Amino acid sequence: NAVLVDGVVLNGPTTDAKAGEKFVEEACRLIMEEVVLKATDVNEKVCEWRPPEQLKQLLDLEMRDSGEPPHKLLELCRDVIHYSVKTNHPRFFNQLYAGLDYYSLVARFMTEALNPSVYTYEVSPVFLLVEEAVLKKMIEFIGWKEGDGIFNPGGSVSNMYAMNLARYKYCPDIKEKGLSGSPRLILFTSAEGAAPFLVCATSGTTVLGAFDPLDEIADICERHSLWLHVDASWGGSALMSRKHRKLLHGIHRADSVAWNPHKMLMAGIQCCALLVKDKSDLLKKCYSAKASYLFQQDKFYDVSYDTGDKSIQCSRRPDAFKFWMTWKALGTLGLEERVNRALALSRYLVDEIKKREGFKLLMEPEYANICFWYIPPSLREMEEGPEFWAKLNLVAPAIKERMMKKGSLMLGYQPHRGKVNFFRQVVISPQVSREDMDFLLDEIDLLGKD
Ligand code: ABU
Repeated sequence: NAVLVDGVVLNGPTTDAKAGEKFVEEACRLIMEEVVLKATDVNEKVCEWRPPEQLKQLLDLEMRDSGEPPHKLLELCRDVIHYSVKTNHPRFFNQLYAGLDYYSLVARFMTEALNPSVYTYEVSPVFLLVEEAVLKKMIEFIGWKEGDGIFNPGGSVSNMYAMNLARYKYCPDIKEKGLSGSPRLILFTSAEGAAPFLVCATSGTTVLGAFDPLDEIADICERHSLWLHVDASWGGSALMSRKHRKLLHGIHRADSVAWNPHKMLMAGIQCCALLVKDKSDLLKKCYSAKASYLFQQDKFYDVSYDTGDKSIQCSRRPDAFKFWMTWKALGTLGLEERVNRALALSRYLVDEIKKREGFKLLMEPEYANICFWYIPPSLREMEEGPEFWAKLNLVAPAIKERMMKKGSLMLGYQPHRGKVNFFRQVVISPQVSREDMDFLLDEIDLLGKD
């Protein structure tokens, strides 16, 4: 008895479940072979570089009226993997994240498969409790007795949250009165009659990996009743290490902290927490929009677990789960060892750079950012004047082009604060060894020959 509405048969599902299940199985096998095994193999390329116009020709990007058959989709998946950068590869040093953590990868598979949205307990009971447990533990490592927090998409978003919180604390009626009804605010002290409310310090800057003196900054903030936010998106992971946590000495005095476990702790993009010392529901007061279709107050369970109302987002991914899985698998000591090893490898690289002709450190690193110039043979005898620096500025981009076209290595370069283009090498992954550090220097030397 076919039920037809508007010419559409409504009996039974239209999805071919058997074909779908087979596709998932084959795609999982492909991911296992081409990503988990091959992309981490040091003998494979880090990237298969193609310029955009050429890549458009190589990939079938067109979306057509009719769907493609499974074998065609699997070919497309293979192409996507082939031409994507292998951030899991031991010679990917390009960003502040790298490597493959097997446990967070499984967590990512699970969350993609379960497809939860972490706004209400009714939709995400487990993931909300996991988030609560992870935040509690991170708060403990900061050195607060209690606090609050929320995972969100990116360190910059965490910083924005903190700024809004500090403003809300300073102007609790800002949601009603708006900006025009509030005093003119300023982030740093000012003699202009504006109201200073926030100091943002950094633990682990993006390029140099530098750490602000938190204790001294906290003294000033305390004296002037200023909110102290610490952007520890990159450097926060040093808190896991008894040896290196001194880099963040004084962080317990902060009002809020941004910390991204997807960086040094390899929880997978993205896994970013904003942690807040205040326990008086400031996050909720500041961000709650009380959407009546999600956050009904007359639900049959404890609605304080509907923590999505503390978030500026609506749909939200269960990012804490990835970190939780890794933490469960490695334990606190395993995470500590990961940080210690990355920083020991960084130390090794620094020592090698100092020994090698043609390599010049920009500065002694505080963390895992090793910033250096490669000076090709033709410049080695030249005096370090304007012409030398102008020529040196061209070296890192030229070497970067060569390494990407060869696919042997990826690391970043940039000019910074008046310094001409230099390389920034970031050491993170436990898949990386001393041999990879040696390879990096040999390869730059090889590619950088005039
Ligand atoms: N949050 C900025 C990270 C960019 C980088 O990986 O260099």
